[in-house]
Amino acid sequence: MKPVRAHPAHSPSLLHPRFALLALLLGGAGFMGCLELSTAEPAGAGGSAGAGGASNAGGGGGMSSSTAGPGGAGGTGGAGGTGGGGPSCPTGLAGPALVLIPTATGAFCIDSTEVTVEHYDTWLGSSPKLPGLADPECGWKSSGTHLPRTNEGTCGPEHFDPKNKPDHPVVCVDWCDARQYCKSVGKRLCGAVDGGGPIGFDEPKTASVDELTYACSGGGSRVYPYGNGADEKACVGDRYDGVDDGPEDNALPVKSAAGCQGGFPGLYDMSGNVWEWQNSCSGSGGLNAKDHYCGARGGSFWDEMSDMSCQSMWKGFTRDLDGKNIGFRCCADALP
Ligand SMILES: [Ca+2]
Ligand SMILES: [Ca+2]
Repeated sequence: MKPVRAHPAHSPSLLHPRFALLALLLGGAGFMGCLELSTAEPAGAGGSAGAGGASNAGGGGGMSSSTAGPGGAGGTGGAGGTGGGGPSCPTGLAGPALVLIPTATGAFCIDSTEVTVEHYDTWLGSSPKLPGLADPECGWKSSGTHLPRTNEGTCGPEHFDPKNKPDHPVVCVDWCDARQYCKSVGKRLCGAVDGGGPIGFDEPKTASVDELTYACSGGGSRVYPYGNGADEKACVGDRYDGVDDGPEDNALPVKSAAGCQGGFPGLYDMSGNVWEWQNSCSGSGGLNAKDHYCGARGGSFWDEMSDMSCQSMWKGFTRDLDGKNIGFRCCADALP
């Protein structure tokens, strides 16, 4: 049995579900405290990430009703096309290259990979602005920092190492860091297929509703980026390396899993490696905004296959939470 690393009370949800169950079985008082905190969810949040920790994130209401029919529509070609008059993606923006995602009514663009340590470090070098105090979502961070927190919870100095690990996804950043990064580079957090804005926290995440599900599932044609059948060797979930790892497990450099391309060509790690922040939160406004829950999508190197589908959503991360298994990528409007 592997030791479970203690974590501070301010990042309760970082207790991995499997370790939470273990803690429950062991009955440790310290762990129970964590579990109580981690079960705190806003009313109506659906209970997908509570003590339930033992069950799977995204298992709550409607997540399992996939829109991806086995014989689903194709329509996965055409990514990245820049010639010939159709929509295209802006070029020259910082961060990962954008992939064009055609939809029924137009198109949007999405980062080809998770934002990396190198991308994020370059951004930090530009002395990015902090949110203003009146910012309804991130005002609580107006006197904070966008530096990854590398000395709390599951995060250590090795999780932000631009010299030696530039191609790793940036982690140990909260929802506001992610939002601010995307905004600064001329992109935005991924949101609604219709218009790119925020999505209701409890709105079922289907391909017709949200950009991350749409892109991951090839427009709703598959359950995983690579197809309908679960393959634990395709993307970086816990079983990718064939071993059920514990606290020592970590993300891999982006695009490490060659089989984890899709649901559109040139798009990587939509399932696994690290969870990705989404513009879907349980509330906003006031200094409490840091305690609202924000969705994270697609599973991580710590997760079971049931957390790795395109519709998987973890609902137990508060807006101010950071961890070594949570990162992000950005979306952008397509050019007409
Ligand atoms: Ca593993
Ligand atoms: Ca991912």
